[in-house]
Amino acid sequence: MIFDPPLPRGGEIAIVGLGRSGLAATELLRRSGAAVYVSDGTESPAMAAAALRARQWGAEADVGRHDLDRIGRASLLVASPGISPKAPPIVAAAGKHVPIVSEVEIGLRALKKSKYIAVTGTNGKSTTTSLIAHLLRGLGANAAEAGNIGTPLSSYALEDSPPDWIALEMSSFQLHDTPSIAPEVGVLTNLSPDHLDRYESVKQYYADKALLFRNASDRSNWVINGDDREVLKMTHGIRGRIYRFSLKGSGDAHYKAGGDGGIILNGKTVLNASDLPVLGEHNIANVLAALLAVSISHPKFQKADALAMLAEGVRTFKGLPHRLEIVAEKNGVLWINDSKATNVSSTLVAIQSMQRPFVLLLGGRHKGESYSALIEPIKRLCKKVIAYGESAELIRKDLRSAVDVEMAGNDFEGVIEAAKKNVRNGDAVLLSPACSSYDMFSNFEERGERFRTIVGAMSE
Ligand code: UMA
Ligand code: ADP
Repeated sequence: MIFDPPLPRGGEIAIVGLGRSGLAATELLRRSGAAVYVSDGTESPAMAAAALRARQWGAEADVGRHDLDRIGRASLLVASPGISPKAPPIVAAAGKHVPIVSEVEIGLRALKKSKYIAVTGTNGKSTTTSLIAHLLRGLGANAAEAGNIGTPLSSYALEDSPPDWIALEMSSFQLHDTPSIAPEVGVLTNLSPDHLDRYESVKQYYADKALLFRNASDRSNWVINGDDREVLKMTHGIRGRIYRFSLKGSGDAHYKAGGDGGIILNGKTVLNASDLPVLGEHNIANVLAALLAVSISHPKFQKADALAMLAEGVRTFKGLPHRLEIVAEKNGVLWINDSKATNVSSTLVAIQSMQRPFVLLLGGRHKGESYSALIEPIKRLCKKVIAYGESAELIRKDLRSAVDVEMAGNDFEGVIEAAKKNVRNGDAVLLSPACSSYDMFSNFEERGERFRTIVGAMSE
């Protein structure tokens, strides 16, 4: 396997974390013949199984501990995105000047023939990434989605015929350690405070987001949110061509209100907003971003027949689970799963897109942001907040002046039961937690699936 830029010769590569990223990097690096030491600080049956696989590929693996001396002697360290730069194995490597890269960096160096469109931003990344891949496939391209959306990029480098195109979702954590990033098109969806449990300030978080542009050149193409002041500030003066999408103004892709609402791309109406299969204004922004990114990624995608295929691609997009997903209607009550709303700004757009009175389920692990940005929008249609999990008390403190807040503890069935008691025909229950799930679940998917299961089993 050829890596470009090449990996350090000799020595051992240390991989920290045995989750999806660590495992994929281990397999790829072992296939290339590198000596690998992989470790994960957590001891669990899942980690033991992951370590077993790593050993089968010929890596040395530790679970429940990191050998910090060994990590300090490595020629390269591959850090999983969920591990803070302040964690002991990362500090040990940095202290010995071991170069630190992400799993995405390893994947990019191995996947030299695949073109990629990189997507970052605070919210809307996965929806936009998934729609970009769907649109590319609709245009006949061999395309896949990878990165923060779930499938590690390195796993595509292991395939006999890797995709020609990859829609690559990049989190700020991944951007921190991906020095080679240089996409065909880079997309910045929006910026608002997030991950303040990991970053000391919003400025630091934005600084990692800005690393999308670290290799900007005159040949670069960028798609940015023309309505977002922080995005405009960050991209001011960067090299390359900038394309804007806008819900308000007249960007290269924009929304024209009135009638059925027009989705306009380069001056042409592609389709009407009433034809969109996804809910909410924020999803119009995601559609505009994806259409624009795909259309500029290759000259042939700008031809008239491509425009019709792009419109068809948007119409047939299914949306992703756990994002304003209607899971059931029972006794006239809509139950909506927005488990992926793990920060305050994403919950805000969910609240704004509600069309009927609703009970809001808020809670989980606090990420450092105040909930007070929800005070005004909540007054419109929200009947009650059920606050649960570790952040319940903080939520109550921030929102009690605006809405009735009921405290519901840590039992998720109890949380849903409390919601059920407070709704009637014509109402909705919205799970849009504004927090991470890690206090009660392994991830947001498990939280959303539990919601779906409990609601599904509820009597009519
Ligand atoms: N760990 C240690 N030592 C430490 C600290 C942690 O060994 O000191 C271990 C943990 O026990 C864990 C591993 O390190 O096993 C960290 O793994 P990880 O959290 O990076 O998980 P992966 O399974 O590799 O998943 C990651 C992304 N996770 C995070 O960024 C937290 C996934 O994004 C991504 O889909 C996947 O790589 C493939 O690219 C998820 C996510 O929540 C969806 N992302 C955040 C978000 O969207 O808000 C950024
Ligand atoms: P990300 O991958 O950035 O977390 P997703 O597409 O998974 O974004 O959407 C997560 C949540 O963020 C959704 O459930 C919705 O509440 C909100 N959201 C989606 N798109 C946007 C957007 N363009 N602007 C603001 N919030 C959004």
